[in-house]
Amino acid sequence: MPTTQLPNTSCLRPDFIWGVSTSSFQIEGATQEDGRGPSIWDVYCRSGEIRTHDTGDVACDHYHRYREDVGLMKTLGVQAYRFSVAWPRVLPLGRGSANEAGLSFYDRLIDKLLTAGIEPWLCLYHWDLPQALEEHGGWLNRDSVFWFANYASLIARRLGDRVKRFATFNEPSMFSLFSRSLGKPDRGCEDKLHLMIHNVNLAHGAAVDALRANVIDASIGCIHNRQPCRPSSASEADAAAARRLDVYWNAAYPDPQCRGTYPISMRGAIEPHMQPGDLARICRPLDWFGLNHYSPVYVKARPDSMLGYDFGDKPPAVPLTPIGWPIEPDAFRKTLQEVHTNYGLPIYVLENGYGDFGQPDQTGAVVDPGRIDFLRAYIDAMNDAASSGVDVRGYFVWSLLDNFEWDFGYSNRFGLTYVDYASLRRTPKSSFGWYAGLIKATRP
Ligand code: GBH
Repeated sequence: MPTTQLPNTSCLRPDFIWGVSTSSFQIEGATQEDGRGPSIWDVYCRSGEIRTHDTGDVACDHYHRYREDVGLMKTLGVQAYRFSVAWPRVLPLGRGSANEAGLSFYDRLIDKLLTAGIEPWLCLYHWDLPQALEEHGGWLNRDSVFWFANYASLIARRLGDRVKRFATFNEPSMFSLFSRSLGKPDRGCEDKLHLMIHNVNLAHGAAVDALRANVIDASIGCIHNRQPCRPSSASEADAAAARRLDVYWNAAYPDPQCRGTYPISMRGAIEPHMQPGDLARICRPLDWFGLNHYSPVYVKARPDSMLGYDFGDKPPAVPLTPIGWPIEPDAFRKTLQEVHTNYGLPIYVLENGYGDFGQPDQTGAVVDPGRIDFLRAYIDAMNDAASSGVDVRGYFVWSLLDNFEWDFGYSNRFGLTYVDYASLRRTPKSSFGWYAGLIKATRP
């Protein structure tokens, strides 16, 4: 198949939104500039846990190069850009007095986007909790609900005249299942996991109220990582582990937020943390469901670990991306269908993408046919879902730029744009031109 071929988009709405996504810690750098406080990720990066000992200190230097990055988006032709605000940049201690220099960075970014005709989609929390709050228990302290609501209210009052699209959290199930604050992920930390889930759900509800109270015409959602959890063998033990993980990965947040109930199998464990009125505080009206999807997850039983699971082998027949994630577009189609059936909200796909280690060739070009094939197949699958009645209204590629890939440091690359971390030079990859062509073709 020629790499220039476009996916079928005939069933997508005429006002379908094409976008790109990033997050603060992964691209901004400038972690010690203009009064930013430390985040938990600055601390993790210094603990020796990150595979390559990378830090977010410079990252893509987006803090200083945002003008150039908005220029890239303009060349791409995207209608929307999803980014996150670094909580410790605007509230260095997480609460208390605001940092004007940090807020004015987001002013400049937002103004630049609006001038370029790109709609800002602002996510309040993409994992960079202020370290000062972690020292007060972080998400394990029920006061985190108030800390987060106050932060949301500051952002709403300060930026809500120009930003209308808000997400409360990025992938709450990921940052709770993999949280370092739980300690060793064994059976002993399950009670803490349930407490964290409940506090984060309450914080979501409180932030929705704060945004509605301060922003005229706000359009609000939460972004969930939904990926089917499948057993990695035919054994009953592995099947049971996959069913158990599926509840925590895919339902622990959207069920209470969108339907006002916790999944049955976890109610008993949430009960000790529940106060009267909590479910009504969590379940606030939402405008859309933010979906991040990459691949199914293959699971095996491991009785001594938290929730009794571990990651298992992937089926040998399944093709993998260069970083080893399964390529299964039909799982994306089914996931869209399930989200539509279960929650009935309009869906925006706010992350989907392909990780590799791609480097420039001798001519300096970054040629990435694998990424183009991946995006084409996944967009085709999304179009199939739309043809069967799924209300999907937008698709955002992860990511605009290669960036700091959490535990993998800078080794894994997800960008439509290559970043040379020595010179910080940006080079659009062939997938960048392909995505620009797709947007142009659907929006003549
Ligand atoms: C997203 O999370 C994050 O929101 C974003 O910050 C990040 O940069 C992006 O993904 C890319 O990593 O090993 O085959 O079992 C994604 C959460 C959880 C998705 C683990 C892939 C494992 C796939 N990820 N999952 S596999």
